[in-house]
Amino acid sequence: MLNKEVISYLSLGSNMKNKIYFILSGLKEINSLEETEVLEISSFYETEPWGLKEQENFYNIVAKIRTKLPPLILLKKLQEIEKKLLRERIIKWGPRTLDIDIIFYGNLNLNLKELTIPHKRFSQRNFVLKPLLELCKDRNLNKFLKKDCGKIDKIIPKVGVSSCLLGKNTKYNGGNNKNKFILMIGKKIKFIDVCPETFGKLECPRSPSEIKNGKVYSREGKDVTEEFNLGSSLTLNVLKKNEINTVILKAKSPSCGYGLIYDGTFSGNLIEGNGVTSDLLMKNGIDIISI
Ligand code: PH2
Ligand code: MG
Ligand code: MG
Repeated sequence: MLNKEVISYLSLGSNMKNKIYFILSGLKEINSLEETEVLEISSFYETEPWGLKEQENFYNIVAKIRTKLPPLILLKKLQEIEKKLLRERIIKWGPRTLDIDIIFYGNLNLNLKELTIPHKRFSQRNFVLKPLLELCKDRNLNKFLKKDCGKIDKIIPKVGVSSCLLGKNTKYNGGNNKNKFILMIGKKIKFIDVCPETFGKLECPRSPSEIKNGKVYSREGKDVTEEFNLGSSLTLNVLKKNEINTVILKAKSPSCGYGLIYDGTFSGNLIEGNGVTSDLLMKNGIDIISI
């Protein structure tokens, strides 16, 4: 049975390791859920821990989504995403890589032991209210804002991104991989775009390339390993210069692929592996989100 589409607001928080990486990865996973799309996100905020004080500052945002998933299914899917992103439930209100809470689900009021909607404590928490107010102006939420509720600073994270995902024509065929989700995210973070193929002085358009036995070849068999290596080290330089430790890279490419790449036979088969640039960035401690 098809469910009705509903607008829901989610609060995302992280206060461990690479917080931006965990929040962006969470958004990517939410956007990939069936019948679900992230429509808009708030600004990012650095917030003092609420509840248990002796822990790192959080990064918090709110996401506005549309979904046809019923509330309990949505909850289960969000918990699976938290788990995939290394969340361990040890201490109540303690440090976490990623917490995703359902704040509103349409106009639904729900009171079950596993799920309360609206979220039980959202109106006590400026770290939810501040970002929520950016996206949700029609619910008279201003009245809940506390005067002194700890530090909440808007921040603009810097993140690397494959140029083609922003719509720049750097693809082998002269086109791009413009991505609506990435452009939406880009309204709230500062993207530094990188294209290893462009940095490596490869032409555009050009013949496609794939990795075989640790080297990169064009479809006609030309060895372009040096160009790909140059592109990867220049990409690393740009990211280091900008003090960036998170990148969003185009999936499956011989430079930017992460986890899965083409097998070198130009027949569309995918195998486990990383592109040349992803491999270098990963070895340098940069966290990669593959889109
Ligand atoms: N989440 C908590 C407990 N305390 N404090 C801040 N600043 N941000 C959070 O997301 C947060 C918290 C429990 O989910
Ligand atoms: Mg929470
Ligand atoms: Mg939670």
